[in-house]
Amino acid sequence: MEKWRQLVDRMSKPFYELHGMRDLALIGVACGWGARDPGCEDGPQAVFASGPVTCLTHDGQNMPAYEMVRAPLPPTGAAVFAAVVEINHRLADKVGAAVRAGHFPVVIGGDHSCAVGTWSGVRAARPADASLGLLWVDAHMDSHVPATSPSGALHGMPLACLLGEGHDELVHLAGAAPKLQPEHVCLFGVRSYEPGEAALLQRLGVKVIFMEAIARHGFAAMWREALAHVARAGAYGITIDLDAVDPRDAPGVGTPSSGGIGGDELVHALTDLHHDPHLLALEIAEYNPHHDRDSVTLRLLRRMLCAVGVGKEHDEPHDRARREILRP
Ligand SMILES: [Mn+2]
Repeated sequence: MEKWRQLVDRMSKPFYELHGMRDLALIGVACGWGARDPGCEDGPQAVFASGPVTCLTHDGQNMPAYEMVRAPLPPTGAAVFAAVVEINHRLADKVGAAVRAGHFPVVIGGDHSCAVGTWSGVRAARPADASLGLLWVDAHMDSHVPATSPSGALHGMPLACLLGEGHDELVHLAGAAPKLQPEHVCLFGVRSYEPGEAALLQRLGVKVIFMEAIARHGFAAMWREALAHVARAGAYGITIDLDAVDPRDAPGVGTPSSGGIGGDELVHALTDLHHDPHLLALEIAEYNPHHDRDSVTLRLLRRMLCAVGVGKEHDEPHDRARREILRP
C-alpha cells in the first residue's frame, strides 16, 4: 500500500520535477511598445491560449500557471517610454522573486525591450559579487543608444542598457549598473545591424558570433563556443529573439531577416540544456502572432518550451505511460 501511495505521489508530480528540473515560473510580457509594430503585445496571450504545452503540465491538460505583465491601457505618445519602463520594473520584480524562490523563470515577450526587465531581475536576485553570463540569440545587435538609433525604438537598445549605456531609467532599472560585464556576453546569429551599435560592442569587447561564421563552421560548433563563453561567468541565461531563426521556420516576428539559424537546430540545442543547473533563466521574445503563417512560429516556440522544460523536442502528451501504470 505504501509503495502504491509512493507511486501515485510520484506520478502526480509535474513531469519536469521527475526529471530534476526546478519549477518553471512562466511569465508573459504583453508589451509591444518598444517596437514600431506593437503586434508582439499579443504574443504571450497567443501562446497561453494555444492549448497546453502538455509536457510541462501536471495533468497533461492545462497550461501550467503563468503570470502576465501588462499595461493597464495601451499608452500613446510621450507615455510610451514611461509605460515600457514601468512594465520592465514589474517584470524585474517577478523574475527576481522567482529566482530567489529557486524557480526557473521562462519569460515570453513581448518585444525584446523586455530583456532589460528579465535580466535586471535575475541580476538583482544574485549575490552582488556574482557574475552573470548572457547568450543573446538574435539577427540584430539590440545595442543602440538613443544617439545611434535611426528609429529610437527601445527594442533596438536592451543589450546596450544592460551593459550600462543608454536611457538612465532602463540602465539603472532595479539595481546598480551595469547589469552585465561585456566579457560575459555573447551574441549569436547576427546578420543585420547598424555601424553605431557594432562600434559600441567592439569598444566594450563583446563577443559576436555572426551568421557567416555559423554558416561556415556549422551551428553545433559555434553554439558550443557561445555557451562556453557565457558559462565562464559561472551562471548564465539565454535570451532568444525569434528573428534569429530563419523566416522560413519563424515567420511570425516583428523584424524578419533572411538567412538565419534553423528552428530544429535551436530546439535541439535547448534540449541539451534542460538539466544545466548553471542556466538561470530563459527568455523568448518578439513573437508576433499577427505575422505568423499556419502557426509555424507558435509551434516552434512551444517546442522550445518543451526542450528546455523537459528535454524533449516535441510537445507530446507525456501522461500516456502514467495512464497505463495507473489503469486498474
Ligand atoms: Mn532582439
